[in-house]
Amino acid sequence: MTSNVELAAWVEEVVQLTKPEAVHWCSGSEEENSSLINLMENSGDLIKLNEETHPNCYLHRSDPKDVARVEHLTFVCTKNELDAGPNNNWLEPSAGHMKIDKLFNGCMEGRTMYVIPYLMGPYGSPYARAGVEVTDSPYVVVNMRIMARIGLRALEHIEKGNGFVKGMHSLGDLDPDKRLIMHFPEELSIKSIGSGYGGNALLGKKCHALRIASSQARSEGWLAEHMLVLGMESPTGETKYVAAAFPSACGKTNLAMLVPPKGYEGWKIWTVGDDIAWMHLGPDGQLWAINPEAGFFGVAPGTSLKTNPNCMNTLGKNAIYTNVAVTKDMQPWWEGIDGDKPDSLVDWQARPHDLELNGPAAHPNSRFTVSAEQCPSFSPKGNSPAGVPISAIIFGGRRATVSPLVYEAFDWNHGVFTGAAMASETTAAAAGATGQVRRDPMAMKPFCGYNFADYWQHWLSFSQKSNNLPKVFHVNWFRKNENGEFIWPGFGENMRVLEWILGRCAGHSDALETPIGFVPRPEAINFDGLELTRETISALLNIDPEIWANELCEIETYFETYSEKLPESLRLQLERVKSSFAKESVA
Ligand code: TSX
Ligand code: MN
Repeated sequence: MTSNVELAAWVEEVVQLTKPEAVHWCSGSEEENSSLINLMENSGDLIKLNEETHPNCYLHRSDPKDVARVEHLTFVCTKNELDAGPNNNWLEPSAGHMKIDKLFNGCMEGRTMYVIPYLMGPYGSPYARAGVEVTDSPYVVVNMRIMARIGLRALEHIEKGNGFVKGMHSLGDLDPDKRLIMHFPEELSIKSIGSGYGGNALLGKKCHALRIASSQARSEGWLAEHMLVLGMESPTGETKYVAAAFPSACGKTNLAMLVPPKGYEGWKIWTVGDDIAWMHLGPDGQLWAINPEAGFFGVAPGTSLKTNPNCMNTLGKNAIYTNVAVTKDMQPWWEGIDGDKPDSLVDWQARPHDLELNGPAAHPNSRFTVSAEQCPSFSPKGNSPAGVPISAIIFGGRRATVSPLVYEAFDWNHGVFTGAAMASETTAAAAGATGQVRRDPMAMKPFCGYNFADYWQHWLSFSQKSNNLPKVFHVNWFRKNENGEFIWPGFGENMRVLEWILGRCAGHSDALETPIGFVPRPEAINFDGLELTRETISALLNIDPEIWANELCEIETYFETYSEKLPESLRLQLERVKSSFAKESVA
């Protein structure tokens, strides 16, 4: 099946442990895909949607108790506990293997085991990395085929001796009490059992491209980040690229596919990726980014022709929908989609929709899986082996107060502080109380495969390696007034903020120096046609010293949880911001 001895031996080992009835090596071919879809249509795992309106689209309904990532069941297993850090659940590797192998023992009896060689990153890219996922879920195979480059070409890459990440996955019996997602960064392996949900089961994505890759990136001198990448083409035809990190439910996919608003004729946004960026220093000292993924696994609710037309136009064909509702003529439906709510909806659990009795028709975390190539704004450089050069890194969160619409960090190290101090309000989309502020450094809280203190130190180390790094910014689309209303229109209008950011990179947008960074002067951002009052503009850009005093205290408390491992430079950055506010209040 393969000439790679290590791969053959590992697959045999997994067969011995899990005892499948059959083993199928995936080629990634069209025929293989059709036969898996056929199999799942017969088993009820996939339901064909309206061929007229949504050609080659399918609905999957997951187990109702298996609809999201499970951070409390996700572990990083390193020899030394301090290497995993307070930001991860930890088990010693042999204890981890013992615990999870008990669950894997015989778990594939009577099932087919699929072996999926996959490549993260464009074919021919020096930055692309391979993995092999074994799974007993055909749903995982058809999703992986969209999200990564799977099959023969990936296997070839491995057989050339490039190394690969070993990923073992089984649905088990979907019992939440027997669900575990374990990472062994020192062995470049992943073991996941008891969940068929995307982030837990499509191992190339969060498990490999973020948790394992972030750890590899640290030892090899690059960055694996939870970032979208977009290109911004000006009317002169020049394109500049930015990478942006936002926590879940802050609209990364929407920003990546932005359509420029009225007044920006001749401008164009190109989508490189919507979730993960791998960034390497080029010989020119710039950071060059690739999107390791080949598709989008996006949240459906809230997506519409109004909020994200490019996404809606990507989704019309060859898509897999998970846990959305369906109309009576078998079209996918979710809360926030265009048009009125149709009669006789069937909800995500196949019940007649009844909001009072059963909640929303589509699960709030319902998803689409679709190839990036279908996106009308997919960048011509989206498959470029060299990637794209990043001019700006943007951090952002959902904050009703505190953070202004946009500001620029003073320099790289201050930018790292800004990313490390990131926080966002929890939304109804996740379990737990809403509106609570949670620290989510670089939007990597659930995804950093090692100690955050070491991660920040790794970020800081780049200032020694290059003097041509991107400028760093922070944005907040979610500021509210006293009445709890959003004061920034967001969506396409965010183009105005991107324009200011690229202007800063080119050295011509005007800004005011404040304790937290460079904030635009009101005239420096194009607010034409938005009908914002002068008060609103000033509220958008305002920095309240009292609110910030409290914020800095909270940042300090959070940093203290990393005790002596916290990089000295971050402590100094915090002190500098504090003393700068103190000086200002005297002046
Ligand atoms: O994605 C969002 N973006 C980024 C768009 C490129 N969302 C959705 C967040 C959940 C995924 C936003 N929501 C954004 C935003 O910029 N802003 C808001 C808040 C908001 C919501 C509704 C309105 C305005 C702002 N409606 C009107 O102004 C009519
Ligand atoms: Mn994500």
